[in-house]
Amino acid sequence: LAGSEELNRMLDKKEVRFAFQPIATREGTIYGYELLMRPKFANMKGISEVLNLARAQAKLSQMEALTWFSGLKAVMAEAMAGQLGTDEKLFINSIASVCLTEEEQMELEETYGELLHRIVIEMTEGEPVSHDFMHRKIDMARRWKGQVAVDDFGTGYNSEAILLRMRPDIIKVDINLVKRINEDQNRQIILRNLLDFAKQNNITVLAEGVETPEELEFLMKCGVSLFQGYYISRPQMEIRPLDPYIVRR
Ligand code: G
Ligand code: G
Ligand code: MN
Ligand code: NA
Repeated sequence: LAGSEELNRMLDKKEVRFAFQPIATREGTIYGYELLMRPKFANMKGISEVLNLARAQAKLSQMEALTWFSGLKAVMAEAMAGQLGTDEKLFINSIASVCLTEEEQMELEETYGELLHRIVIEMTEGEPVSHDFMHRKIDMARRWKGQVAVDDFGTGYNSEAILLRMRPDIIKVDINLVKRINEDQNRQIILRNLLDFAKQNNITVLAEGVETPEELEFLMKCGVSLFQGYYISRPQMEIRPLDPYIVRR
């Protein structure tokens, strides 16, 4: 299979980097960062292709371990450099169909301790879900006093069922619903219903893929709490403060 040598090398030598994409509050402060894996090899395509290859080769568990062990190491490097704020959250993309082993979980607990309170585990509803693994992962997040987020919300074939089952702390509304929301009445209706549901159930709504000031303004007016996207900040190779321009009241 094309790329499988690179995949093995990447998994064995942990040859990845992470980009950090800030998530902003309504006040324009940083709520946290999403960690986005980037393959180090120029000849490896994007992370999505790497994940597809890993899926085809039944190596998703190793990908999951790579995410956690290399991702938090990258976070610690930023923390040591004084770049990470003391209560900023760390959003980790986690594969719902696999779970870390007990040993891996313990190793993370011993290495990172209280940092794990700040973890937000993202699971996309697009991924074929093993409910057993998903619930084990949710239990892990709860034990760590972390949070659970449903990623890419609105793209799956059964969004409502996932919401009811996962009981997430945060809903990350997919870019497809956010795109030009300020101009599209149907998207607005769906968002308002979702915000209503979220409010009733104590769930925080985060809008992904915010690309324009018009979208941000509209989302704020509707009552969305958290914002992520190119207009707020592109993913960065290191953690840095937000430009103050997004602060608007
Ligand atoms: O950053 P980019 O657009 O390349 O991300 C593409 C996809 O890869 C996104 O759906 C994102 O959730 C996923 N992704 C990014 N980093 C990781 C990671 O560390 N682990 C997993 N499982 N998925 C990731
Ligand atoms: O599936 P997930 O939501 O984890 O995917 C995250 C991916 O979306 C990242 O690779 C990131 O580069 C990309 N992304 C982040 N903000 C924006 C945005 O405003 N517009 C677009 N088109 N992509 C974005
Ligand atoms: Mn994500
Ligand atoms: Na997403």
